[in-house]
Amino acid sequence: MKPKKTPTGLGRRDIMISAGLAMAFPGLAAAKLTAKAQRDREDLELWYDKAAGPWVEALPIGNGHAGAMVFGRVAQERIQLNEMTLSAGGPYDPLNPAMLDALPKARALIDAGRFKEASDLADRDMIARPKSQMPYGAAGDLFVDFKGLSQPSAYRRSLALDTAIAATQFTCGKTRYSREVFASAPDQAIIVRLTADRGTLDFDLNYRHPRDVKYGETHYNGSGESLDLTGAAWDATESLERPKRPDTLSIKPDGAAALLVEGRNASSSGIEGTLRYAVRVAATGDGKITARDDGLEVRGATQVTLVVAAATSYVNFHDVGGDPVAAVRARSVSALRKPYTLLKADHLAAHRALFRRLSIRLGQAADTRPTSRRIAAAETTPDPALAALYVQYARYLLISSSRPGGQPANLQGMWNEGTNPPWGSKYTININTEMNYWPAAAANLGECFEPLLRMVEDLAVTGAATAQRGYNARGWVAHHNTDLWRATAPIDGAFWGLWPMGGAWLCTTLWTQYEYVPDDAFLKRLYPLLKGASLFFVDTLVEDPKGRGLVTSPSLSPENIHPGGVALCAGPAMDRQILRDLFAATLSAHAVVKDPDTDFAKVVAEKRGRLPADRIGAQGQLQEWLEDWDAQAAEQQHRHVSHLYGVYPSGQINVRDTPELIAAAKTTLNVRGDKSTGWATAWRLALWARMGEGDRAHSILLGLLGPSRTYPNMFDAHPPFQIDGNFGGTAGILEMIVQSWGGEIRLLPALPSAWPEGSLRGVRAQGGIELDIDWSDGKLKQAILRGRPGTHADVSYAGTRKSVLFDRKGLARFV
Ligand code: FUC
Repeated sequence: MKPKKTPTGLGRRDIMISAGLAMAFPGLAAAKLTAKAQRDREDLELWYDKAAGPWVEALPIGNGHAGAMVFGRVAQERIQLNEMTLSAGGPYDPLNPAMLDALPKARALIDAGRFKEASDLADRDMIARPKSQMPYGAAGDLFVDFKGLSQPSAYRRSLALDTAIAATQFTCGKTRYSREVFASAPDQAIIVRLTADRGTLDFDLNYRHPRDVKYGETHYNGSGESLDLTGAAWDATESLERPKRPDTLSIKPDGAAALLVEGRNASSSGIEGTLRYAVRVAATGDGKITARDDGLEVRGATQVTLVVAAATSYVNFHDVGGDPVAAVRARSVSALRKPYTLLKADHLAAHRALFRRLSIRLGQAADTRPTSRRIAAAETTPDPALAALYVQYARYLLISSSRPGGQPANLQGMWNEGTNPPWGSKYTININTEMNYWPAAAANLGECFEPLLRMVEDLAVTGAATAQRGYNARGWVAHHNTDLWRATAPIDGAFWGLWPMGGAWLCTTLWTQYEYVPDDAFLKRLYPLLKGASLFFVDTLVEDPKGRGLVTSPSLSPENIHPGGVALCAGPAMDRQILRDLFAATLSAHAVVKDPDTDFAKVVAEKRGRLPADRIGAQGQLQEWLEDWDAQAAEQQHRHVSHLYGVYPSGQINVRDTPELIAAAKTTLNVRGDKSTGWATAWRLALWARMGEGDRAHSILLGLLGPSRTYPNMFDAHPPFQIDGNFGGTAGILEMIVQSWGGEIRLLPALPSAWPEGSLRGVRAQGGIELDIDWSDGKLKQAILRGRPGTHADVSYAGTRKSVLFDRKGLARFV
């Protein structure tokens, strides 16, 4: 019998051998694989020969609800914790009471071309009070201080993406020490396993409360190597900052071998912190374990398991009445009933159920350098496997930060060091949150949309109040940002905030998942959201005074200043494009769910027909605004490319149906340039890939993978850290290999010359289809598709288009 292959391309025996060896001699496993297995091996590990100094060298784990950054330091392990509902503030409604009165005045000023006055008025009377939303926080650090550990040899620290385990191994004296840390979704806890193969483990465990952190470039030198922040990181120790411990924090023993931390969240911008949180650390093992006043003491052990549970009193955006202490006790007590082997087995099964659906190989994976060095050399040394690793890392990050029942991935996924994160680590919905979900459908992670769907269900509630009180409109609206409390009013200032399209874009993002996996239950939840989002625009679109159709006003093209000196305007291209998609999705869904409200469908179709078309300007560019202002805009290389939404992620402007607009989009992108912030570089990559320009996309990708856009732990650098680039970059890489739009699946539509060999298995396409493709010498070798028996799919490759039929087993072949 032929041995079964797993989706990673490894036979089960290979995996068993490799796992066994890896346990005994980390680092040796790869060397012992057969040459063929080695060649076919997927690159699924981040690894380092040094402990983490700065935070961006530490390795992330997460179970969609709590997570940690693991530093792998020898003398003092640092495990920095996050809980996704631990944000500042409490339920609040920041709508500016003057908004509704100001609305017609702002519109009239915009119509009259008095943009600056409109913007000033909006700043005063339309922007929320407070004008900032509530920042996400951190859940503190665990410090594990080991007695007598120094001068390690054979040090290795890794994050294995297929097991979702952060491991550290080293030798001190004659003892081999090993640590495994993972965030278990089934047990809702972070599990830390510490072993010593001889000798003993003696340590004290303490908790440091959340605090402000200094962010920015000073944090990291961009070279791909450790900053000399803490000296030799392996014996770095950080202070507990005891003197500054807040009065609201309590740390005490909770039974003989557990520590219970209870705290309050922070207040922010005048909104009182009303959340309580709890962290419980329980230990079990073979030494003497004692819970002291504010820490755990372990002596003479050879193996110890720590179960770390974290929770807050957050129930939902208007209820903070949960009991975090009861939650952490229940979780840690139930986890401790299981032996470590079972905790680990259950974790592996839950993780692999999602992770193993897709495999990707780009060239050979035999690179043995530490990941940080590969990143440092990414722009100069060919390393196609690094791009494949980037894809699998993003899938790992999404599985870890966006699981059903939890919060959606925020600006930093869920990993955040301090109480003052960049941009509040909220949900910026004028690009960043949507980008987080760009790869999810194609990368076969549909379940990860569930938290986003639930957030949009909340926004449809809070956004209905904003629509009604701020615009006297039906339906619901969200502007450019939201937070844990689902605030929907325009924030920060008119320049950023007065953009009513955030909710609509989230809806079209969710619609993508339905297009990929047409599931009735999903659509049943999505349709009311689409309908409400559309209704808002049915009520608020206004006539363009120059007779060009219906426009949004006031609005803006995200964060870009037009020649009027401000961002505020009417009917920017992106709004029209998003509305075309929103209305089309709403009409399709209306038909599928058989909504009897035919008047609604009629009015949506009529309004859709009156949205001004995309325009080509005097420079041959795709116009960002209704007026031909692009050449006079102050920032020609602006990071946002909002008006190219129509190209990607939407497919309304495309190489097949609208070649003139594609040519204009290219002109625009050439002006914008290839290098930008992390996420903006990723968007450029996805755009060139969508337009079939593989080599251009690849050269942009190298810039994204290099050390100025990727930290040593492979987190995307805006800078500072923002996770959207990891996800957008991954969506772009997948677009280079398979595309699915306009009723067609395109194979190798933008394959760069740098990737002549490879395979992608388990990628998804629209219409519930999954496919595996292999290529070599830059040519398609094989494509196997899985779909609904008896149905067809249109597939094209290198100019040939074929309709393939799924047989009785649901299989079809293209070649
Ligand atoms: C948008 C972008 C910024 C940043 C922030 C979180 O405002 O313009 O570059 O990504 O979101």
